[in-house]
Amino acid sequence: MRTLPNSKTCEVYCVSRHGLSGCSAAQGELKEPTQPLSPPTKPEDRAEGGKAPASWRRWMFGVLPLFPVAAAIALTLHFLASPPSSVFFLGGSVEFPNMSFTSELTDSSSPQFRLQAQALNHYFSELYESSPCSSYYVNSGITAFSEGAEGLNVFYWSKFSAPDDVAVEIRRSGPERFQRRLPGRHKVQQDSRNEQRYYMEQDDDMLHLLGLDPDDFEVDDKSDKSKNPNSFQSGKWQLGFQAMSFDLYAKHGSNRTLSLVNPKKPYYQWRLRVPSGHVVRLVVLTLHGSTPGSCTAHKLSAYDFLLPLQNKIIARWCGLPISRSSPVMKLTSSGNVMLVTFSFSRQRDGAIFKAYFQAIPKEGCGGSISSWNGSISSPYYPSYYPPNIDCAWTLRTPLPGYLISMTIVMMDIQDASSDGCEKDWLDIGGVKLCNPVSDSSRKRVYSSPVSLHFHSDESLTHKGFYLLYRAFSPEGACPREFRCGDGRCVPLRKVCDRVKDCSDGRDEAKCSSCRPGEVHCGNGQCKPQRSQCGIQSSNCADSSEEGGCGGKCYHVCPNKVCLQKSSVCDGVVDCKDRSDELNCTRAYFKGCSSSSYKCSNGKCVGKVNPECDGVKDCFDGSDEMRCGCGTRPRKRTKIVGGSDAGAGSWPWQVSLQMDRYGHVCGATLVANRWLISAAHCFQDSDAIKYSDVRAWRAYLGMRVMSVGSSGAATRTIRRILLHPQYDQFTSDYDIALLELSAPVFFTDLVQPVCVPASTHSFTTGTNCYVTGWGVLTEDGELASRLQEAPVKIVNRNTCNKLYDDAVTPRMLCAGNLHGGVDACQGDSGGPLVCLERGRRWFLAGIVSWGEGCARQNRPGVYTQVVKFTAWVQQQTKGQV
Ligand code: 4AZ
Repeated sequence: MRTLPNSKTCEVYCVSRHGLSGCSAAQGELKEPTQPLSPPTKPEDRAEGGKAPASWRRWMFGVLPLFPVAAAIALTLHFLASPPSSVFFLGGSVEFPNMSFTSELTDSSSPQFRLQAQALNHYFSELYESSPCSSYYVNSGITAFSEGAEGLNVFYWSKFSAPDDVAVEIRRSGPERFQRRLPGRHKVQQDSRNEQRYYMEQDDDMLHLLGLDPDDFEVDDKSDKSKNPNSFQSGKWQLGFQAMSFDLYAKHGSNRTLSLVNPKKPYYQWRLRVPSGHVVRLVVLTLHGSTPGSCTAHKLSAYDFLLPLQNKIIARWCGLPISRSSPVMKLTSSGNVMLVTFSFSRQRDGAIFKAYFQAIPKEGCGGSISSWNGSISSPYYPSYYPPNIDCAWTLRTPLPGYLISMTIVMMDIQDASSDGCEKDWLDIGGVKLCNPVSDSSRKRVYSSPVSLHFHSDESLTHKGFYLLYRAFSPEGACPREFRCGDGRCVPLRKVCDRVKDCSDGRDEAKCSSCRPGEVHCGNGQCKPQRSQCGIQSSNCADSSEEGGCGGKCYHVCPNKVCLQKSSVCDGVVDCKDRSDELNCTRAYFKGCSSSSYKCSNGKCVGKVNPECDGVKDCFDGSDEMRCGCGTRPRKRTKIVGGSDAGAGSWPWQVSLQMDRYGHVCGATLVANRWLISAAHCFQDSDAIKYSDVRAWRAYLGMRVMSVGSSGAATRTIRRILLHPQYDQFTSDYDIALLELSAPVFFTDLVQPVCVPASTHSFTTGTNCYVTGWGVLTEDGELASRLQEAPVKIVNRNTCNKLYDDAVTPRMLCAGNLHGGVDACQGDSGGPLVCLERGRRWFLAGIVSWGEGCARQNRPGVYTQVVKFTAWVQQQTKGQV
């Protein structure tokens, strides 16, 4: 055959014992043979025999009568001295790229098969017999052809007979190892590629299925070379009379059936083939009449190869799989062939086995995924995954700042009896999983991106795994944004705009067909909302929108904003004209204007921000009392766009950390046992209970964030007091008070900041600083050193325009409208402080939200602390 390679290289591995064969090597060592492979003769014998014919004749006569006895002794000695031999098989496949597969080659009785098999048999025989180890080679057989990626795939076996120790060594180390250890003898078949060769575990099933008689292999049979050549020389591969074989080919789109009714023989095999670039999917429909769990009764095996190799078994069933529903099982091969064998000990009546197979385009696996939610599964799930695959995924959230919650719904990737995850495994974020998966591993939260790797070895596959993932905001909600069912956040302006932005349409679900800022009138009309429950004028002609007001509207600002009773005279100005805080009957404000500072004796001073400015303004001196705050004893000299802070620069800065997640939010020390932070830091998500005080630890006096760096003081949290009006949807009232489990001592590194009086004004343009360990860029990492960034208070009206009126009276904006510096994720809850007269730092804001970070015209939005001074004092019982 013109396509066969001309050059022949050693393909058999020679293992020998000293002096017993032509291959010289230490026992068990693999060596290339150095001598001809004839039986050894003694040099002195040869010399004697050649020198003296007369004496030779004399000697002959003398010994001739003794010959039968001597021969018998010699044979016995030879038998005793010869090492016991064993027969073993190597099975393999090799692709010949310049030969093509035709459908006739699936039929072992066709002339095409016969010719091709004959030619290849000659090739294998010549190849092995001309090799230095030919003494072990017995014969070869071509069992099947299939369509290769670039040519013809040939499946063959070769039989060897060698001393036991040689056979044992080959069995132990495998053919590849032998090859590697043969210097200069690496297999180079110029015309073939992708050769795979395996040691074949010899059992009766295997021999029957190859058409060989097990009785032939019980003894040393080197002579077998001539004994049984016809099994392949004839070209038609004859199975032993005990076994039966079927060759089937399925094109893409067609199902081919395998069935066994009233089986008469103990062994059956189906060689399944599909076009190159496809894999075989086998669907087992029925498997009847067996004894569950008993492998002696019968067994059905599927191999990822066209030879019955033990290490290529994809799945094996002994007895009936415990499933009454059809189909029983779906399997997938890794390449375009599969061998299915069925053996049983007794004849069985009735339909024993029914299945079909089909060609499935070969699926790639793994990849990079950026999605809010979805699923990942092993290839072809819920069919059995193919053997011998590796899939790697990288999963990231579409936006930074989200975590990934992953739930393993189903995991079946290794026999429960196997130790560790050695065979097949799924690695998520560096942790290898196989079954059984513990409940704690079933649902986990990962930071984005997370890597997944699925590995299957070359045998025994299972159903695989199926997991669901979902990105979620660590705050559990979408600050100032609308949260879709899948956790995705969409800007508020996109809610009820008649365009579905959430995949589940939730943003348009409860819209009463009116847009945000509109009210739904009884007559079905949408009218701009001026004031629901408005006192003066109704939006709707029929006043229907006020129907359910039930007296909730206690005060209406001139701009028609309706206020509930609790917002009136609460020390927080809600109306632009401050009318909600004027004329209050509470003694607290009596006699004082809304902007004047009130001394402890009830008198008010007209001076702006008189507190702690170093000048006694109140008669009772109360404006200069409680001023042990806002200084930086140590200070002699990310925030996005910030710089490293010096040691002790911001001694009120606190890192709030969770055991499992490390730094989560910032906070500010305002008294020896009180911290102020943002309410949104403590909102539970589906996966994490942020509201649980036990989960938190406060680190004070810290600058460098590293493992084991605890700063100057650490405290657990006794109580988290969220502002009762905190609104996750709008981030309004985004403030929380944290009571420490024990007071902290003030040092150079740990100092409280001053909480401004409610009348304190931080005017536009004031130079302030925001500090924290938040991420350094929108999609970056947390800072390892405390960052500081100078920001300016931004005019409220300007900010509201930039943010579509989302900035409530309880918020203030600060930043740089050109962008470049800002707080970001991880800075939340931390301080915005401003240096005031008297060189003391006051807490002006709490990092709350913003669109992105450091973007142009998107300043940071902070909780305006002066709006909460009264609440803070009330909650802390005057400790702040
Ligand atoms: C946050 O997600 C966050 N640029 C904090 C502050 C800002 C944006 C986001 C302001 O915690």
